This record gives sequence, C-alpha cells and structure tokens, in this order.
Amino acid sequence: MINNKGKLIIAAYRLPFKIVYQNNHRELFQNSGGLVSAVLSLSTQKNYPFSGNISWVGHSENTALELQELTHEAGPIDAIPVTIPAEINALYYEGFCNDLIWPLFHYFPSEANFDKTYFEAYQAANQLFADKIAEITEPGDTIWIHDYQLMGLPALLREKFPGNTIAFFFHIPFPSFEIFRLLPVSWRKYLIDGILGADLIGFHTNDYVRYFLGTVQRLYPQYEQRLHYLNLGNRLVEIDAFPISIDFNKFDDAYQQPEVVKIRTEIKQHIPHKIIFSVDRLDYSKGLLHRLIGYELFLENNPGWRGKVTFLMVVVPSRDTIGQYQQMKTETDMLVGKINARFGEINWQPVIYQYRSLPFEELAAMYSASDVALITPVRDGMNLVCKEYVASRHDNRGVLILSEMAGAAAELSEAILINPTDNDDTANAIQRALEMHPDEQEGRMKALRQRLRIYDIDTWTNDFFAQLSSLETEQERLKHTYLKGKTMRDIKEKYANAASRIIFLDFDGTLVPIERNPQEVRLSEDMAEILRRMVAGNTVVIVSGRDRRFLEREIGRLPVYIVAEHGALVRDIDTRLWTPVYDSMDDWKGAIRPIMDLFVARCPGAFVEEKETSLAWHFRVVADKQYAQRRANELSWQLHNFLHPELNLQIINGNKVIEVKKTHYNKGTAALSFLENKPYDFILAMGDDTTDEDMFEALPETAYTIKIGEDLSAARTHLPSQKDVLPFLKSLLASPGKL
Ligand code: GDG
Repeated sequence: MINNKGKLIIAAYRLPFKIVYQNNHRELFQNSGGLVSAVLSLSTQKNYPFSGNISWVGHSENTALELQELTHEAGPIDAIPVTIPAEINALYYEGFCNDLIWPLFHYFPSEANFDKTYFEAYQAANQLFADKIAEITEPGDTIWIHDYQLMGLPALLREKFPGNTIAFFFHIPFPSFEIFRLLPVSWRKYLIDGILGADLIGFHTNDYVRYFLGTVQRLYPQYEQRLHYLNLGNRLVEIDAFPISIDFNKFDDAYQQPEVVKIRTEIKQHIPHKIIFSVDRLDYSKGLLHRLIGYELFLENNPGWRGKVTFLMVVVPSRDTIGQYQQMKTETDMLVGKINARFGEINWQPVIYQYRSLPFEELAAMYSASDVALITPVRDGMNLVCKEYVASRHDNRGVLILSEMAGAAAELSEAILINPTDNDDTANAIQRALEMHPDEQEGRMKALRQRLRIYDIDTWTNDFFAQLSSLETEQERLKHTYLKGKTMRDIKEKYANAASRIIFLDFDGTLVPIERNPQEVRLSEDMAEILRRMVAGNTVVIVSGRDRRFLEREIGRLPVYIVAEHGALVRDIDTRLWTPVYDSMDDWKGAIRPIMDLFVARCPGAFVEEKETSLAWHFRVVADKQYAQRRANELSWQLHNFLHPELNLQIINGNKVIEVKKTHYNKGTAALSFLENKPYDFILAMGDDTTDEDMFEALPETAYTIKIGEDLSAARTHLPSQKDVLPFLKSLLASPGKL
C-alpha cells in the first residue's frame, strides 16, 4: 500500500451528493454508485493507506455554500465543489464530453460533433478542476481522477505537483487508433498528454489498454514500452486493466430483504410466466432497438412461446433534452407499440415498457424475479447491470444474455454471449436461455457468482491501490541519485581495494559527445589517454551500437575489448579479431530492407544503414523534422505489425533512428559473457542510451552502474552529462589502489 500517508483526493465530474428538499427541510443524499461505496469501504479498512477525510472534488448544481453547510453529515467524505459557469459547462459537459467523446469512443463517429468551442470549454473546465484541487493539495496527497470528462487534468496537476502520486481511471471504452485519430491533431495531443500526467492509468479491459498503448506508440514512438510500463524519459507510467466490480454483498443480501421479497412476489403474481428483464439509461450505446428487434424475431420464430413470456424493459430517462436522444426515445416507443400490437392478446402484453428510474428495492426485486436478463449494449466500457443481476441471484437461478461488446464480457464467459447487432443471434439466445435446464442455469450462475464474490468492488479498489504502491517502489528504484559525496567515496574505495576489475563503457554519449553527424565524431586525446591508463590493471570493454568498421577506425588502436552493433560482435583484446556472438546471419534483412527503402522513398533525406547484424533507418538529416517524425512513426508501426515473435527481431526507437536487430543479443548479454569467463570483484558500467539499460539490468546487484543524463534508468547512479565522464574516470584512476 501507499507509504506516504497523505490524504486521498478524488476528482470526478460529479460530486457524489445531492441536496434534496423535503417538507422545507434540506437533506444531503449520497449517491449509491459503486465508486462511492468502494471508497467509503476503503476508508473504514484497518490499514487504510491514507490519512484524514477523503476530499471529493466535483461539479454540483447546488451552491458551494449549501454543500459546505451539509458536508459534515456525509461522514468521511468532504465535498469540494468546483463551480463551472453555466455557459462553459454546457459546451464542456453536454458538448465536448457527451456530444463528441461519448459517441466517438463508443464507435458512433457519425454522432460526434467536432466543435472548436467545445474543446476550448473542455480545456477551461479541466483548468477549473486543477485550480480547485491546487487549493487543497499538500505534499504526500494522492489524487485519483476519474473518467473522460477529466482527461486533461492529470497533466495540469503533474505540472503543479511533480512529487504527488496521481492516478487516473477511465470508465468508458478507449477506442482503437482509427477512431481516436478522427480528433484534430492538437486535441489528440492534449488528451494523451493529459492522461499521461498520471502515474497509474487504469482501464476496464486489456483491449482498452492495448488501444491506449497503440495510440501512444503512434504519437510518441520514442517512449519505450515494456509490458505495461511506459518510460517517458523522466517518468515511469503504468497502464493496466482493472475491471471494475460491484458491491456484491449489497445485491446478494437484498434477495432476502422483506421489501424486496414483497415486490418480487407482486411482480410474479402480476406476470405469471417467464420474465425477460433489462434496465438501461436511454442511450444509443445500449442497443435498445436491436434488442427489441431481436425479441420480435424470437416471437416470430417461436409461436409456442407467445403468451408465455414477457419482456420487462425499463429505460431510465437520460439526456432527453438532446435531439438525438428524443429521436431514439420516439423510435423505441414506436417499436414497443408495434411489437405489442403485432403479437399482443387481450390478457398478454409481449413488452412491458417503463420509462422511469427505479428505487433500489424495486431494481433488486426485478433482477431476482426475472428468468433472463437481456443486456445487449452495442458498446459499453464495462456494464454494471449484468454484474448486479448475477449478484442478485442468491437462488443461483436465471440466465444472463450479454453482449460481447460490453467490457464485462471478458470476465463473464458463462453468460450466453451474443453479437447485439445480429438479430438472429439475439433471437436464438433468448430461446436457448428460456429453455435452459435448471441444472445448467445453476452451474453457470454459480461460476459467475463465485467470480464476482471474489473480485468485488473492495477487491477492485485494493487491487488498484496495491498496484499504485508497487509502482511507487519501481519509480523509487529508477529514481536518479547523482554520483557524489558518499556514493563517490564508496565507489573509489571499492575500486581501490578490488583485486580484479572490469569496466564497461558505452561510446556515443559516454566517451564522446553526441554529434549531429555521427561520422564526424572523434575520441578526444584526453579520453584516449585515460583509456590507455585504465587498461593497466583493468579489463576495459567498450560497448557500442556502432558497426565494427567505424569502431576499428576510431578506437581500434586502443588495447581494449570492443563490442560492436549492440553486442552482436566482439573484438578480442589480444588477437584483435572480431567474432560474431551468434552464428547464423539469417536472411531476415531481405524482408525488412524493402520496407525501409520504401520509407526512404517516402521521406527524402532519410537513409538506410546496413550493419552486419542490423538495419537502421536514419532520419537525422531530413529537413522537415515534423514530416520525418511522422514517417518514422508510420515505419515503426508497420514494422511492429510485421515482426512476429518467431522472427526473433526487435525494433529499437533510437535518437532519430529506427533500428531492427535480432533479439537474442544485446549489450546485457555481451557484458555477461565477460563475467562468465572470469570472476571480478569490481564491476562498473557507464552509458547514456536506452540500449545501455540492458547492460544495467543484466549486471549483478554488486555492480556500479552509471547513467549519463537524467532519463529514467535501471542504473543505480547518474552523472549529469557527458562532460562529467572524463573527470569521473580521472578521479577513479587516482584512487590509491592495490594494483
Ligand atoms: C460508466 C460506463 C461502466 C440504472 N438504472 C437504475 C439504476 N441504475 C444503476 C445500475 C448500475 C448503474 O446505474 C449503471 O451502470 P453502468 O455500467 O451502465 O454505468 P454508468 O455509470 O452509466 O457508466 C460503464 C461504468 O461507468 C463503471 O465504470 O460500467 O460502461 O459507461 O449500477 O444499477 N439504479 C437504480 N435505479 C435505476 O433505475 N437504483
């Protein structure tokens, strides 16, 4: 868990309270949403990882004054209202959020409006949130931001509070890049940069994680991705899947609550046959029309079921002041009317349709009274209704039909999964569910319930914060400490007292500065002199990504070991002969070279360098830098799609170069091969590049590893710049040693 013990600040568009006036009396009501109960339950845990009350920052229609007066009644949550002027809020919330991001991210691009004023309002509103949070943030506080209304906020806060932990959770689908790229370029950047301000970014499913990482890869190929980590240079960000859950016990317990039992009995008396149930907010993503058409087809195909089943469809009013929602409501009303008119009988109504919201007890009663839950969104981030249905089935009965487009489908494989736009599939699933043997129902329901009982909303919250905590440990490991004072004395003492020593030195950026034209790089006489002195009493290995011809020319005269092409070739110190580390020079280049050549043709000025063991596409000298970077992103993307694991190839996004090489060697494997032959009691490795990280990670714990520059690194210490290398080496050699 988190160690710093500051307070927890939650930022979400809405405050979890509303004020209700009853008989001239004001009361503060807490929303019953899963997130609120999860956070409340977290706050009562014995090892609650934060201190004090939770501050919840959000928009409220009530005035700040009203809320402040009543906040103390809400237990451990302090409501901190953000005031968003009505004209900004309309363009921000109804505009950018719900008239653009919501349809676009739910794969309805034709419903999305790309209005410039929306974007300006979105930025302004995110800034208002940032300002409000800035008023209450203290060192050590953890800020947890929620959802698509606040994508800009993590970066705004990161800028102000670089040392605070910031987490972000995204509740709706993150779309594939083909959809995301429909956004104007500067908007894309604002949103992705915004989200990347967080330390931990959570999505519901692995697909959304993949799409997000794919989008980052397209926009920023230079950010190294390792599993779920993104290295932004100066920060490490984790992106992972945390499928949100529900308060399982609340729904499970409701089954036996007297009020729920009473309503359930009434429902069953009123509808004395099979019940299919659905409840959703009015929204085009929920697939209401498809569902009705599927049900109509079922009745058409199965005359035997007519009069023996009722579809109880509850639609909760939402956004119905917006034109497209009104239209959808009209179409739904008409379709229900059509089905009832077509199949209805004097004492049987095929669809009972209610346009209203339900009190909790009624919802729980409907869940447990129904034989089938028909949950068929055409796209849904997660969908909690299907999970609540399962949790409500204390009797282990009932069948869940679930759209494969809901995030929840990834977890609930014992449901009957359907494609919601395939009417035949829906109709067949309804028939199968209604006719399913009780034993099979029980088997499936038990498995579903078991899973949700274990991974309930509390587990979800704990999982999220546990991940945040281990990320902090990893960030701590990678945090840079400069080589000075005690660490410097320590390294010199160890050097002086060691009996056998080995020193690995990267070339570009370590022994020589990075030059615009790599061919013009020269090793300085001072550095050459130090290396010559160093050879006495030390095994010195220069480890470079360059080819052997260049290295022979530049440093061939020195009596050192040389490793070329990222560990592919090694030159012996005595024989001065080069040996390849792996034997087969496969014909993989034949397949990659034409792709790179094509991108040379598309990007005048770029060129391909064919090394013995790798291919590199350089774009350092292309005049139009932006254009070249775009082409480089495309090439990198194309190569990623082309490289199947069995080819054992890897892509390195270097500094203005994209390189492809075999995976089974790197600077780390090269360094280790030296340690296999002889034990050393002093090991030092220095480097500035991402490829040096392999070396830092491969070397034993006792090794001294030094990163040149400030980028995140697995190296234990840092030197600020290449200029510091020579003085450091000089001072090391000056240590009075045994040798
Ligand atoms: C986002 C994502 C993701 C609905 N009608 C009534 C009622 N509800 C409750 C349900 C359920 C919730 O509302 C709706 O659940 P969703 O999953 O659709 O959640 P949203 O908040 O709309 O949306 C979604 C979710 O965030 C969580 O990350 O799953 O994909 O779009 O809890 O029970 N509750 C009561 N009466 C109603 O009439 N009492």
